[in-house]
Amino acid sequence: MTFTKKNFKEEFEERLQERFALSIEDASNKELYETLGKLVTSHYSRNWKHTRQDYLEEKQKQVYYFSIEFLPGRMLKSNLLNLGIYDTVEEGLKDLGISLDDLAKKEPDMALGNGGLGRLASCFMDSLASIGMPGNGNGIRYEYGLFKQKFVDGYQVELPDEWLNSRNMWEVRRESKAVDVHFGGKVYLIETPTGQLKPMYKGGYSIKAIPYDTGMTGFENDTVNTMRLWSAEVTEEEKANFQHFENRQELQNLTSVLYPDDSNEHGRRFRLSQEYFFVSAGMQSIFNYYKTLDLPMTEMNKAIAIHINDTHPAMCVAELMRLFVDEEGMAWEKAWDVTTKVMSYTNHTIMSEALEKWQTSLIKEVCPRIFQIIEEIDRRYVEEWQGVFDDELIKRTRIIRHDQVHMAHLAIIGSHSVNGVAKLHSDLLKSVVLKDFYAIYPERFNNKTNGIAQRRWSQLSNPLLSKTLDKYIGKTWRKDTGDLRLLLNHENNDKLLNDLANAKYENKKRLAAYIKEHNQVEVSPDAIFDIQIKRLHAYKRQLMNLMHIIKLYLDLKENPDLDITPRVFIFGAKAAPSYHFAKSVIKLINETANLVNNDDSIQGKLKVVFLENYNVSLAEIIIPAADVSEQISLASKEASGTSNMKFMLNGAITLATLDGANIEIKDAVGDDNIAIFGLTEAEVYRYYNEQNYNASDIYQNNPIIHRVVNAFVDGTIPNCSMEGQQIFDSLIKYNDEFFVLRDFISYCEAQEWIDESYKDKKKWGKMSLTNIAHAGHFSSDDTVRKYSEDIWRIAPIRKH
Ligand code: GFP
Repeated sequence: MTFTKKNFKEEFEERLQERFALSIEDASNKELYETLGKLVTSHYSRNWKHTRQDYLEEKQKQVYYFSIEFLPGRMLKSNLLNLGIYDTVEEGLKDLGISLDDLAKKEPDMALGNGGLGRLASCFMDSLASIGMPGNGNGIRYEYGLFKQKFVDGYQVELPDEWLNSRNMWEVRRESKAVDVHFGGKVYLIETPTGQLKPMYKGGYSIKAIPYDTGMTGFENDTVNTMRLWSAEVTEEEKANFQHFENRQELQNLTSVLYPDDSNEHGRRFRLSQEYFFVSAGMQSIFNYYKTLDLPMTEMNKAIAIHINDTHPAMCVAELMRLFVDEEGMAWEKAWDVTTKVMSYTNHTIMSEALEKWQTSLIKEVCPRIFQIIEEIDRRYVEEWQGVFDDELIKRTRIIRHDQVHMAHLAIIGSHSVNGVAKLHSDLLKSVVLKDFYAIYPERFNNKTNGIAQRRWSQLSNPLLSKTLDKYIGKTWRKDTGDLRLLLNHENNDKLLNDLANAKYENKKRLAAYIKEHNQVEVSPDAIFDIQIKRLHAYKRQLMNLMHIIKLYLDLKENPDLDITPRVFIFGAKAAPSYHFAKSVIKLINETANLVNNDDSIQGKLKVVFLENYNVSLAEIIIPAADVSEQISLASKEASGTSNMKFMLNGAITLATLDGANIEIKDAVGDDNIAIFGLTEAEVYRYYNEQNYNASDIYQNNPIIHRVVNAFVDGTIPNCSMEGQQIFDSLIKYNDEFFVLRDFISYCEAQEWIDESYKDKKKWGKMSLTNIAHAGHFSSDDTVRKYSEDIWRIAPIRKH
């Protein structure tokens, strides 16, 4: 039955009355949002049930994507789009005097992650369902998501994100599927009469893991997969047991907060406990499901694939071994064979700080049996390769080294596939970071370049662009973004170029209004909107962007008539709470913004805006309005990047180093449609090998750099002498770890090219069109299809 506007309106009013006993005029937007949410879930719940039943009946192989982060953002509009009822609902609401946009804003932005890693996991969830693949998410239901960021006097202040205060419309609590996760205590191995070793637990405690399931709707295909997030609950009875545990408070609140910093020591025990919690709960629930299939344990790999997203869920390897060996009495060798066939692992960074290592004593304390199993895996690993490979190589690749457990090693040794997230990154894994493992397991290594859920980043966030595309190339691109290439047939069509420019202009007006409202800064949509949005990290080099702004400002002060295209520099970024360098950069950008925005002598040619509380919903407003996409990490450091793909899809020109997926973007759009600058990865490594990078020399010998760097300490930027000194020292005293000074001049030249190119509207318009036309390369539908074929070996479900 087709769902008409009339059906919608009737159903909506009926539900509002049923739930709140209200009529539309009397209801608040929150009540209207909840009513709409309920209506939407009722539209997919039948398909959700059927999808699950189909998988079960067909014993269809499924993948379980274990990720400590998910960043779905708001789901109302994406569900409406996927269910094919977006327009009907939007128009129906309009008839009732309600704006869909206003209701959508009532949904809390589900922010259970820090950045690109978590957002990728959510793009994958969307794509798995949209291409009809049996794929599930497994993660943690943090009571507080990533902190809410506020700026007070230019400083970042972190406030709790109480997203669960408003009801989460999409989750279903499944108490019947709860499992117990065991922590602590001592484990003894007892020999059974058959000669088998069985663990005996003494002491310790259990935490109840309650799953909350969220339906992941596929795009117009009736598939609804599941994202399962685990919440920790402690019974009163267990609480009594807890009294003698030092860390009992932590354990009771195990799933309360998303640990927002993956780069420092603080709270590591807490994080480790969280990791074991969601690994064990997820693995047990998969095990329970597998048992219902009535297939031999030794064939689990035919029905189950488990993906380890970054190292946080690496204990999946040991936990599956525990279930096989301890619970099912399987022989170690057979269990190991199945485990490695089930598991696969993605590495997301070469930054050593994010390659987790745990003190052996800590793992022993938190999950002693897992530690024993890891020790045994490690022992057998050494035994297997002794005599085959050189002893030193084996030593370097062991899981346990210098009293630390190397989680990446556990994930690699226990998996059949190891992939990086862009070509360059995967090559670096093979040639540098995981070189030793590549020597041992060359067949395991492969590349899967990241992708984005293009429907969210075009149809949902940029309706104006979408309508323009429909008008000229039809609607097939909405299902298959490869069809964006059809735009290339129109690159000389002035009318189309004009329409694209108008859509961009309107999106810039929308962002300008947001900026006015939130930052009280007036910006003109005629200026170039130059944007950098991502986690604040030294290697991502927001600092270089700031230095260029300072240079422009100083140039303008010297010569107020300087002919530059007016520019608005826009930032969005959160700094991990204990990451002092990153917080200082925020303060400096905010103070520079204050200085620049209030200096009339530069005639508004320059504006700087740092938007508070960057998250998925804000990205949806920012990205469609971008002219320039800043992707300026030091070559080799950004594994892939994904905002680069979102910007390109929205017609921004990428200003980039040859790093991560920027290289593949350049290959797709051609050299003329991207601004490339800076050192190559080979040049960066030459500096490392020859150990001859000297920031102080550059500072002393280049007057432009000298002048800009001095601005951090000579009072040019007010109210931040401490932060300015810290940044100055990071560049000069500590030799500029990420070669900002080395790339700076080349970056400024690329910026000048941008300035010139923007003056030629037609040239710019064509570049923008070319970027949109090639964005189909980076669809997460395709990425996930490749994972499905090459790694997980899963196929689309049969239709019910
Ligand atoms: C990390 C990497 C990025 C990569 C994403 C997803 O993201 O280069 O694109 O993972 O693979 F650094 P962030 O957490 O740094 O944003």
